[in-house]
Amino acid sequence: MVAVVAATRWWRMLLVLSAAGMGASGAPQPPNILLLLMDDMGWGDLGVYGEPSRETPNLDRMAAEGTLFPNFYSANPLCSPSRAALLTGRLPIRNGFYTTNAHARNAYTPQEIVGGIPDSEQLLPELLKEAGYVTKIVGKWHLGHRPQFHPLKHGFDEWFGSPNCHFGPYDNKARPNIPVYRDWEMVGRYYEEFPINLKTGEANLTQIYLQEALDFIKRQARRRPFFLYWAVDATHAPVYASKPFLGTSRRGRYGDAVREMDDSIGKMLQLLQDLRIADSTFVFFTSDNGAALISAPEQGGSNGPFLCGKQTTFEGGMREPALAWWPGHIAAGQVSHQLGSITDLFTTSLALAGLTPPSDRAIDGLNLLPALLQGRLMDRPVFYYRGDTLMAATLGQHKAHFWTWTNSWENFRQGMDFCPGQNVSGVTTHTLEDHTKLPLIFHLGRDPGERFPLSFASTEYQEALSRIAQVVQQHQEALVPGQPQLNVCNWAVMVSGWCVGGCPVPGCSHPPGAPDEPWPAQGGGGEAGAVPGLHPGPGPWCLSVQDSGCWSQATWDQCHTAPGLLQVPGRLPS
Ligand SMILES: [Ca+2]
Repeated sequence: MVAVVAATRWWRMLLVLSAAGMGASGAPQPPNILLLLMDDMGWGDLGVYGEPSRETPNLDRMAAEGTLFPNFYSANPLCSPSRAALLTGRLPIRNGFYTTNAHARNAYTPQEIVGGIPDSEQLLPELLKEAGYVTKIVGKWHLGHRPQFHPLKHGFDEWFGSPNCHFGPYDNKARPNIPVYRDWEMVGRYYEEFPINLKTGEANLTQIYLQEALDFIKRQARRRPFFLYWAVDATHAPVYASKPFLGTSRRGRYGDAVREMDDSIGKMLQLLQDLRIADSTFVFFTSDNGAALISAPEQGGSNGPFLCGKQTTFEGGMREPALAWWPGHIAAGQVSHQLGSITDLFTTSLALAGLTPPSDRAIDGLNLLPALLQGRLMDRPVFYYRGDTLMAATLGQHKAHFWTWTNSWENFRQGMDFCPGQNVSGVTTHTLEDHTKLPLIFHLGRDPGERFPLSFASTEYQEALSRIAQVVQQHQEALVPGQPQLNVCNWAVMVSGWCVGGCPVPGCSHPPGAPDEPWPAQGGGGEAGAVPGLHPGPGPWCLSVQDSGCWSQATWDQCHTAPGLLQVPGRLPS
C-alpha cells in the first residue's frame, strides 16, 4: 500500500505563510523532522517538569520556546515495543512486538531472539522517503538484529548505532559483545572499539552520536528535507557520560548522563538556528518508557509524582516527558493537555510531510498538529499493554486498571523492585490481579500517583466506567493482533539455549533472578525451524550456533559461508 500524497488545507496554508517552506527551486518543501528519543528517561527528569536540581537548561528552553505535553504516553513500558510503536504508528499488539507465551509478560529484543519488525509493517522512514526525505537513525534500533530487520531495509538511508542495548561486557567466546554499525558495516563492538567503563561510567558514545547528528544536519541543511531519529541510550543502565560531564550533576551518574543529553540537544537546536533552518525543522523530544526505578537512584531517573516505573503499566511506567519545538509555527510557552501517544509521532510526521497514513491497516497515532498549531483537544483513549494483555486504559482524566501487577513475589523477594518505596495496597500487586469485572479507576488529575481508587458506588465511577468500557469494547472487537515476534523463552524463536534472563532451558544453568513463569508451550510465533543447527544470522550478525543447549561460537568460516547471510567485516572474537 503506497501512502497517498495529500496536501491538506492547513498545510497549503502553512506553505503560503512560510517562506522557509520553499526549496531552492521554489517548490514547496515540507519541514525537516528531528525526533529525539531518550531511553528510560522519566517524566520527572527535566527541570521544566519539576526536577529540583534544574540541570536541563536546554530542554527547559526548548519547552519555553515550544509546547509541553504533560499527558504524553509511550505505547509500552519497555524499549523495543515502544520504538516499534513510534515507527509504525501502531500498538505493539498490532505490529507484533509482544508476547503470547505468558500472561502479561513484557518482552524486548535481546541479542538472542530472532524476531523483529515484520516486513509487512510500514515504517515512518519508508513512507517519508516517498515525499523526498533523506532519513537517518542514530543510536539504538532495537527492532531486531537479523539481516532482514536491518534499519536500512526498513526505510533508513543511514544508520550509526547498535541493534541492541549496551548491556555487557560479554565473554566473547560464549556470547559476543553488541556490535556498532555504520550503515551496513559493523565498525566495532561496545566495550571493545566503543568502550564503556562500568566502574567510572565513562563512555564517549553520546558525543559520537551528537557528532553524527550535527554532521547529518549540516549535510542535509540545504538539500532535501531530512528525517533524523536520534535514539540515544546513555540514560539506560548501565548509564554513562563522557568525561566532561562525569561528576557534574547533583543527581549522581544518571544526572551526568541527563546533563550530557541536555547539552547535546542544545547544540542541535543551536545548529538549526545557525543554519537558519529552525523554522523549517519540526523537533519533538520524548522518551521510550518511564524511568527504571529498579536502577535508581544511581542509575535510574525520576517519574515525578507518578506510581512505579519501567516495566509497569502504572503512570510511572508509561507517561513520558514530551516537548515540541518549531519556531515560527508552534507558539512559544504553550502547554497542551492533549492525551498524546508515541504512536502520534508517526502520524504527525506524515502530516508534516503532506502524507496520509496507510489506509489498509489500523493506525493508532493521531495527527497532533491541530493540538500544536490550533490548540485543539482531541478525545482519544490511551491503552496500556503488557504483552498481549490490556492492563489499563485512560480516557480523559480517568484511568481504569483491568489487571494490576508489578512483578512476581519471587522476583520481588530477590530484590527486583519496580516500585521502590511505593507500595499501594491492592494496586501494586505481586500477583496478577484480575479487575476486568470491576476495574480500579483513578482520576489522574486529582490523583496522579494512583493511590486513591474511586469508590465503586460513586456516580463518578459508574460514569467513567461506562465511557471507558465502551471505548475498550470497540478497541477489542476491532483488534487484529499481529504475529507475535517477541516470544522470549520460546525455543522456536530463540537463538540457542537462552540462559541469560532466566528462561528455564533444560541443561543450562541459569542465574539467580530466573522468573517463575511456567515453561511455555512450543510454537506460537516467530519463525519455526530456526533451531537447531546453524542459525541464519543470529545475535550480532551471525556469531552463534545452536549447539548443545547453551551459547556457543560459530566459526567465522561457518558464519560467512552459510547461504543468505549478511557479510559483515569485523574482527573475529578472540
Ligand atoms: Ca527504554
